Amino acid sequence: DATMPRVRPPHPREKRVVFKNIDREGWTNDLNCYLNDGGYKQLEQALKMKPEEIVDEVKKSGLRGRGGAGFPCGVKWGFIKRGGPKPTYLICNADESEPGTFKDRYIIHQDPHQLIEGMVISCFAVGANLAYIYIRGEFPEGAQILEKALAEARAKNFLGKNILGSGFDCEIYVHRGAGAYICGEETGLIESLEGKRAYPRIKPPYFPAVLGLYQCPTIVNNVETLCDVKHILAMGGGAGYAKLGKPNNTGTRILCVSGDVKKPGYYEVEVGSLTMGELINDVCGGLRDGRTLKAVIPGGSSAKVLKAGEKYKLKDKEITLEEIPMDFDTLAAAGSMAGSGGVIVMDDSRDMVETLNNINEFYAHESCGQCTPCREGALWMKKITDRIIEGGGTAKDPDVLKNVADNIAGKTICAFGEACSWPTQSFVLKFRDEFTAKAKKDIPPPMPPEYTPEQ
Ligand code: L3W
Ligand code: SF4
Repeated sequence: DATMPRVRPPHPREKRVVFKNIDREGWTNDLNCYLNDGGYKQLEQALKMKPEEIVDEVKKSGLRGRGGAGFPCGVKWGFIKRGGPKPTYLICNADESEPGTFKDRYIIHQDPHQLIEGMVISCFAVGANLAYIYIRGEFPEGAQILEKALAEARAKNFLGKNILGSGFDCEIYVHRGAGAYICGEETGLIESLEGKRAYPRIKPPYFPAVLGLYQCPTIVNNVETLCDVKHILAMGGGAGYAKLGKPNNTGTRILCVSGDVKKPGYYEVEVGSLTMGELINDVCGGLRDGRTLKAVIPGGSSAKVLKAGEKYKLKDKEITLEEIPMDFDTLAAAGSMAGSGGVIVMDDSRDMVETLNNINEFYAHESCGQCTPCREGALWMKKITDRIIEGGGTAKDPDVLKNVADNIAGKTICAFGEACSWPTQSFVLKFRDEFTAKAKKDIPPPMPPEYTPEQ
């Protein structure tokens, strides 16, 4: 239960910044607790600065979006045209739905004021007087907690008119999501917020920073990213935050580790300070006894799978899966991505056809249906892995699977096309033998149950 703080001291390899108060002894999510801990001090500090100075600090910090794409936050904020005739909006994307990702909900449940403070500072920086928290429909308790926290913040004038006498007005509304993964795609989210079906919009040419909510300039940032803004002000962008992590991969990241490790959970670490092997073996207690590592999906189910025993070519050397540092650039160079931080660990007991089938089921169900390659292809991929498992598969199936996936990626309106084809492409590429062996078993297709009138 994400609402109930458990006492869990950080692992020595962790560097808790955003998660400082998560599972902390005596910590509650009410305002007094937050204020006693120095809460809203960075908002006071921000309101004394020029908005452009805050954007500059965020640029210097090197902060990259924590939602999945890793796009530089300060650069995104820099796209906002100030002083135009239209209002600017800020949206917090709290539609956390990527399989293997479970960090934002803990911030919302246990430390909602950290998010609110980060959002008001961000609104001030980009010139927005109105912001929305678009929270996943399946997080009803999170929505209630946020409503309570917003009321507390309003009562103390951390929100509302003339915040702390600064002349700056800001309001935040909670909007509950519509129960679909695609509502987390930023333009699908915007459509949903406008009261429509969450059909993603074509981009480029117009990104939300130019034409977003109600065709107005809009910044969409992930929960963790907006919390980071508060800490950037506290420690200084270039002087403090950028010193954490590595160049171009700065700060901390919350990694959500699931699968075949002894201690799955969330761990906040400096970006790139741990290798995959150190994360699995030191921080997460290693694999289950007697098991060996088979594969890892490093950034949520949309990221390509990486296989143990393979060598990964970097610029100047070749390294093993266990030696890959957990940063944006190295994971991308290794052929996958840091994505949303969901690290899914698989040991040698895992059947890769079953695993891909599970992933395919998710994407076949979640495609919004707007583009033919994605709508049809996601379902075909699921049907093919189904028949390999249940019967009726053929030796050609690995190639057919690859062919279908290749005809989705890059041919759709939104990144869901890549998200659903990358697992299939990478699983078939790296574990082809398993797919071929299973498909060749010559199991006849299951017969439909015989119809009897009594049924
Ligand atoms: C203005 C330009 N803005 C890019 C902005 C853009 C967006 C951000 C990144 O996410 C990832 C995928 C999975 N002018 C701009 C510009 N922007 N160029 O920068 O944009 P982009 O297009 O690189 O990616 P994206 O479509 O926003 C796709 C991940 O998201 N994903 C799932 C994530 C799930 C969660 C979760 O459950 N918490 O985050 C699924 O695909 O990693 O790489 O703001 O507007 N020229
Ligand atoms: Fe919808 Fe898929 Fe097209 Fe994205 S790629 S718009 S999810 S059909």
